[in-house]
Amino acid sequence: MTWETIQTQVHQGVATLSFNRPDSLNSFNRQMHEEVQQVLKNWNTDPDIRVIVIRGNGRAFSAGQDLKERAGQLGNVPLPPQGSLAKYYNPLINLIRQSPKPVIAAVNGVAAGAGANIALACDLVIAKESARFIQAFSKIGLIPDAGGTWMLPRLIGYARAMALTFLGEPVHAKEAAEMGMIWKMLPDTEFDAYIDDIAQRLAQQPTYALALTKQALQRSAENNIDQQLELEQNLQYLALSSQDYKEGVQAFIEKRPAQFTGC
Ligand code: T3D
Repeated sequence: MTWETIQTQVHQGVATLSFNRPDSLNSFNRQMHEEVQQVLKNWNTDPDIRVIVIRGNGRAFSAGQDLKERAGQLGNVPLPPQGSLAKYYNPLINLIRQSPKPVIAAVNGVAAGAGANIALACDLVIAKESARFIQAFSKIGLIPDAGGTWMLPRLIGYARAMALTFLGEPVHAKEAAEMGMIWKMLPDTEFDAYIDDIAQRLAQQPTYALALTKQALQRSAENNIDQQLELEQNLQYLALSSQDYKEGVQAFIEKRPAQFTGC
């Protein structure tokens, strides 16, 4: 399949989606939204895919909404159910958060506006040292979207979320890692090798158990302890019933590496 605005690659269970509009810093026009959604929908249900990596070509991860596409539409604002959040950004965040695979944001460069929040919606966010995260919305009179108002206070606390969204100042990858906004910052020269390595390692993990873990951690944001204990009990029942659990225990007894199949 050939795409106009993205590139895709699948290798040994690792599926990589690269935004490919480098001249506009991989900003999202309608075509890119449609292509990204189509690919993620397919990958989410493909049992051969064990890990998804999202990254950008060129010097950016993504600069969010394509503002040049919007420039001709100013004043012509669709009602919320027909707008770009309902049609594109919200479904995209759900495709990432509800994906039964681990989703890695490989933040290779600047991530601004919705581009930053798409990265933060991923399960593991790993950034190049030279990357920056910018809640650029206030600079153009918008509020943060693509889940930013939900993720940011939970990741970095209310005070930092307020300041970053009000001021729209760049946060460098090192600072983002220090404040817990992302998991890891890597020197630019080590970034690609590390992403390949971590994606391959995750592709060997018990994918189904990881999907259940993802559900449990996500639900913990709303649950009280009793609800969470009950959820763990139910999800663990599913994990205990999996092939990978049987293989994991058998491999432990036989003192050999487990060969997980993801089911
Ligand atoms: O309408 C809706 O659907 C609502 C949803 C909104 C979601 C959003 O994401 S709103 C936020 C949109 N994004 C921004 O406001 C970020 C705009 N970009 C920037 O602030 C800067 O470009 C960066 C800080 C990201 C990077 O700065 P810098 O100096 O490294 O690069 P640059 O020179 O500004 O940009 C390089 C090129 O990319 C340039 O093109 P040119 O002039 O060389 O032809 C620039 O116009 C283009 N570009 C950068 N961002 C966008 C873009 N083109 C279209 N849309 C962009 N968002």
